[in-house]
Amino acid sequence: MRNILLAAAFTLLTSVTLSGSAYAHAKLEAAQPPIGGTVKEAPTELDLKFSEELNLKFTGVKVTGPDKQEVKTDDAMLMDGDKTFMVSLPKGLAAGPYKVEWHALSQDGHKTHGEYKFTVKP
Ligand SMILES: [Cu+2]
Repeated sequence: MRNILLAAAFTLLTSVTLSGSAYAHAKLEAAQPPIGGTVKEAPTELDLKFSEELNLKFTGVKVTGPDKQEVKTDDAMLMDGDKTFMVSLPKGLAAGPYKVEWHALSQDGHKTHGEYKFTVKP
């Protein structure tokens, strides 16, 4: 009986710890242009909305255009209580699919990364 209680307590503790740390990581919740979305006008900035506050120094994106060339981004900054990462894009981006590879460091010191696509289709 005692062992069963201990096992149950341990399981509970483990699940609480795991969900707690998962919650604290910076997860990408939304973006502008939208994740997997299509926009009619060439965007001049990229907004990535995360679940946690970010450390600007260790957060960034690599944007690849339809020609497979890297798109130059600039003016990286945080907004919205440091949860939204923003960069400016060059004017007049060509139509086609874009890939955004992001990496983030949340204030709790955990690194996360991922990628998504959006399409410019006038
Ligand atoms: Cu974390």
